[in-house]
Amino acid sequence: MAALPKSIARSYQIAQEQYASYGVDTEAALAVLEKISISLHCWQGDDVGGFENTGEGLSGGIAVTGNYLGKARTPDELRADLDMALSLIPGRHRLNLHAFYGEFGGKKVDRDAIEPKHFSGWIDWAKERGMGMDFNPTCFAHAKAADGATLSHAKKGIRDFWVEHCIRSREIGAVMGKALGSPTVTNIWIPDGSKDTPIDRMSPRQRLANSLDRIFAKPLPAKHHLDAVESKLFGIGSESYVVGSHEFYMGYAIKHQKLLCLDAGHFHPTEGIADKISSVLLYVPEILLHVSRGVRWDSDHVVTLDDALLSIAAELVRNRLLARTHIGLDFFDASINRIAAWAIGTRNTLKALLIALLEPSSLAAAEKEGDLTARLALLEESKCLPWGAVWDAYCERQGVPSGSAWLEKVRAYEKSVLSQRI
Ligand code: RNT
Ligand code: ZN
Repeated sequence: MAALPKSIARSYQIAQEQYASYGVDTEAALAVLEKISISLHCWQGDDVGGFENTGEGLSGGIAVTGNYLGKARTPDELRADLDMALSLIPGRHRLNLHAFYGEFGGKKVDRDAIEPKHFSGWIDWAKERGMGMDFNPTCFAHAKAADGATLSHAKKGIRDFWVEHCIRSREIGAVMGKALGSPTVTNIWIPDGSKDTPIDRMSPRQRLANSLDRIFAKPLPAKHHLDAVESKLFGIGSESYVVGSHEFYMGYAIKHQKLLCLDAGHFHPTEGIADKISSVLLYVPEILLHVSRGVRWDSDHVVTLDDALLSIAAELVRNRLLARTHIGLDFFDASINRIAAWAIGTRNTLKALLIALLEPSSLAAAEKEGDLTARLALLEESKCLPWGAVWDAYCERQGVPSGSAWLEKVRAYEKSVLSQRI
């Protein structure tokens, strides 16, 4: 382990003592944090563009705004940018890939024809880095999704197309999981919905349930592959009705013991996902999180260290649910440096987990004893504890920049690499 810079070592020592006086072992907290892998979403690097080069724009009620320089245009550029981002984030993490990021060698390979070989470049890249991978069928940005329906489409031919895409996606996910020695979570999200009031809300949901049954018909070994389903409240153009609502997928996931994906931006604006975790994990085996930040109508702002994020992390730690939770990120911002967006959102997610891991056990003890005064007093006082000093020490130990030093590295990369992409 490299020696810590003097001021960081000094601050850490003081922090360690202060935490110890609250009965908190900072080293034990860091040992847990080190083992947590966050799944970095590839799509932050190129504005959810993918590499099919069909000229099809983004669709499905999700949108990226901004025109910051240096968007990745090829798999190699995206991998280089991910390497850069990963060098700024302490710990070992995962890559979350969407199906339309396959490497198709300039050929048109439609979504119902994707194969594991189109993803071997990504698998090799992850393997070299000792990383796991997660996967997603891409049920948007395609002519067959243009009228706002995929797996729930009224036309059987369209449903069949997307069912085939999802079946292949699962199989590709299983190949990834096997190759990398860690189960791949393949998450299904579809944009299906309606801009205005539908008369028939039920038939599309019956069709979606039926399509999912077909997709999941073949069992895949859990040691290589896990299925997740993701709900949403509304999207741009599906304001009045979303087929795959929370109730729909919660029911489906419970009935079929699938993973439920909770996206932090997919609920009513004042509704957080933190409070849902301890309920749904009574009924589904595991969950997938899409750590994101909703702002008014947008569900995908870069994650900040806000109360919503702190509460999610606290729930996972307090209830010992980390082992049953797959933590993925889901945001996209093209108005700032894209690598900085990854660094900010991922570092914040880890910071929130660290803060939760450093929580004094006296809080829970006070609650157990019915001392609600002490519970509130300690909860508020613990917010002043010097977690930042522990974080800086952790970053330095892991060989990544502490404080805001990472920003200089991003600026240098922007100058030498990103600004050349014209
Ligand atoms: C969309 C969902 C979904 C997507 C990605 C690209 O609202 O959150 O997870 O963001 O699949
Ligand atoms: Zn999501």
